[in-house]
Amino acid sequence: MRFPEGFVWGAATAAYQIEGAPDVDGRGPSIWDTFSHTPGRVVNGDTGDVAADHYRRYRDDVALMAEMGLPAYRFSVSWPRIQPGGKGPANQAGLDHYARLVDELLAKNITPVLTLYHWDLPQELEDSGGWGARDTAARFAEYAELVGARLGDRVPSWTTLNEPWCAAFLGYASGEHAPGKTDPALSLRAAHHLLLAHGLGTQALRGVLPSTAQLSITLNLAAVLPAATSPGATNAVRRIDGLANRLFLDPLLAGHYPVDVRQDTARLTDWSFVLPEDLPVISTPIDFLGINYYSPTLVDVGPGNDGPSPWPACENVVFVQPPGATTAMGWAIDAQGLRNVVHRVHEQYRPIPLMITENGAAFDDELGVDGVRDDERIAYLRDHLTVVREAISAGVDLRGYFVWSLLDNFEWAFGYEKRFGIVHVDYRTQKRVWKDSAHWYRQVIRTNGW
Ligand code: IFM
Repeated sequence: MRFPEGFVWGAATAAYQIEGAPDVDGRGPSIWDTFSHTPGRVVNGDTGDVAADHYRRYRDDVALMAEMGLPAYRFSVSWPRIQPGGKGPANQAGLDHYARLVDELLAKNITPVLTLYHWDLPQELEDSGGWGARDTAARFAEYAELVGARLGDRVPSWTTLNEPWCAAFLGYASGEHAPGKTDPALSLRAAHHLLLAHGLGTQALRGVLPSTAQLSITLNLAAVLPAATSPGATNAVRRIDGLANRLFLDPLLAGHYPVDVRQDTARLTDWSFVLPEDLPVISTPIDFLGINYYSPTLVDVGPGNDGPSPWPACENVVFVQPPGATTAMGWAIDAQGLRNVVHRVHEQYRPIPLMITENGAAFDDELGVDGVRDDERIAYLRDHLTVVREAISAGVDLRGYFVWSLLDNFEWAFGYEKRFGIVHVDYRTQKRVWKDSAHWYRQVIRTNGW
């Protein structure tokens, strides 16, 4: 298995999941500080206060990346480090930190791939309405401009948002993520304002970045499949596909919202938060689309539960556990879902280069005297990379792949219980130990395949 010359190999992380140091260098509180410190929100009461202590240990972590031969590193900037309250002038100490990180990466020939928003909204902005407020999109554009102006000469690839579906629907509909709201109508507003933030942010970045800069957004696209051959199951697929995929892909790549999703959710909202001028902004051209993929989604018609759900107006949809092996998250392992997702975007939307910005798996790793035997993770990565290679052969313009994650980290509502890293982190000592998958990945990078 050999990948094309120039295929980008990388690993990904996110600020709140690894950095720790919540009150260092003038950082303000984010919604994830508030949420994780609220009893009952995160397994074991875990918080990101220390995490993998990467804010302090970034030099060692970059050295580890270099040892692994990583050509690219995808990380996120913590908005409340740059604007502690989400608005106003930049906090220079926060910008300095990311400038040092970027310099360290470049010194080791590792290309920085920077995400501006991986869910850590400054708490003050949430207090003024969060993503439910249109103004938050304008604030995001200002923040993007500040970071772009400072790091644009050194960072070639930029991503506005990571997984706006999660930010909108886990954050404002099911309440599983910060800020923990359970208001389906508000979640649809939030989705729109996140997309608007992406569009305004892209325009702001274009104004300050060199013309060679590559701009993108990352979506967690779902491979939605019917659990039965019935009209009800077909309709369930349409509804979930609408909210998971088309609600984002259509405005971004085709300049309109899906009519059926607007109709399905009409009893919750009249969508008057969408102004006529918004869609041209949201569909501002980007240079590549980031796709995060983990597991397929199987649905059928049936009595869903009445509790908070991340799927507005989908009470008659049930989620069915696909047969076969799962990861420690309980997520079915099926690389064919990745094939489904990349081909769908390639075939149904305007031609756009794609990048797999996250793919990986949590398993119940055990640290032994000689490291971590994680054959299941290696098999997972190999199967998904095989699909990537086959998609490229079939003509899909797929430019790179980032493993999630470089390090074990704070897995949101699951705290430190779930380990996605290819490098093990002992949270008591902060010692990093390469899992077998890290050794394997180094070899894959070296030989551009296996
Ligand atoms: O850890 C997350 C990441 O922050 C966003 N994508 C999915 C990962 C695994 O759940």
